[in-house]
Amino acid sequence: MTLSGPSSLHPVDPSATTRRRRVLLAAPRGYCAGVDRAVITVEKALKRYGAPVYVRKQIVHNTYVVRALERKGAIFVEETDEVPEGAVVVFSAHGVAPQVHAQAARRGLTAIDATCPLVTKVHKEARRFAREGYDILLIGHEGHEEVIGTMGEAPDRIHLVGGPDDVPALEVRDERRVVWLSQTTLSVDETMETVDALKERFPALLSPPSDDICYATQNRQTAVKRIAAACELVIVVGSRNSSNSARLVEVATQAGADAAHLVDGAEEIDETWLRDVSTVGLTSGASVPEVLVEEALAWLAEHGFDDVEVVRAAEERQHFALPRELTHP
Ligand code: 0CG
Ligand code: SF4
Repeated sequence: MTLSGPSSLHPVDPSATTRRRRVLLAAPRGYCAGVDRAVITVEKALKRYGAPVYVRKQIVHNTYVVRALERKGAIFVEETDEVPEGAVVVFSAHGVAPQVHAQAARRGLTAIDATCPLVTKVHKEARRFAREGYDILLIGHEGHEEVIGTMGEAPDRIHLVGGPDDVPALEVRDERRVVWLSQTTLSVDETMETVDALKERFPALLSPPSDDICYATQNRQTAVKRIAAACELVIVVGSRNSSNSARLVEVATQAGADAAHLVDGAEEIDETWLRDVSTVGLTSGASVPEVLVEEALAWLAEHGFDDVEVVRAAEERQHFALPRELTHP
């Protein structure tokens, strides 16, 4: 396999000189700072307290990561009442409602909170606006753990808005005191459509003080947009329940890819997808370890796509300190 910058594109199939078989590899892709921190949190908790360490919900939405941590001694549960009294529990990167902290305290659990600081920021915004008497219009996907956690901060003040279709039915206490917030991993473009519909309905609508859709979600979408139009096929590595990964598939097709598929790993790539394809785009969601992308690249190389061009849309230097519980004696 050859890995090259933009200047060294060349045909790799000598029998068809006009036909390139290349891979455009989006950057940034894969792990964001919040996922990195959450995975390390579980690993460090295992070292510090010994196995088993319980984790409420998937620490991040990736099957490979969850299996790997299980092998190291993590036990994944759905709720804190499944955790033996007095044991150690880690809360996932997607955040939890305050009630979950209270339940854990009641059971005498040692709770380590791996909520991404950028999700915590949205929780704080929700608490503040609720305190100030606002109705909060939270744009997000029903049932997603992050949305459940954020709504738990002010259940009687937060209204979930799935998209523009939900806007007409919204009822608020005072149309002059409404603010919108959002899940961190949405499609930027779709969210703006929903915001436009909300603004039309509530002209006094306040916007969040800063972006709720996080830097990693935005950068991965910008990068996949950059490659999509040149690709007949875009492969996104990510698990089905990963919101940000699923959004990359949608963004890729909206930005001009002929087809886009979400795969958990190379074993799910279907050879028939490559028919009449000369340029494959490849990227991965924020919860996806790079090894899975490397395996996808190896699979593509075996199938004749061994000329890889990295297309970078942004540099990322974000880093988050580990949860306090792990850094203090
Ligand atoms: O994209 P979502 O919110 O579903 O989460 P995932 O675990 O895939 O990645 C970012 C985090 C946390
Ligand atoms: Fe945090 Fe964004 Fe990563 Fe979610 S996707 S863990 S909000 S950095």
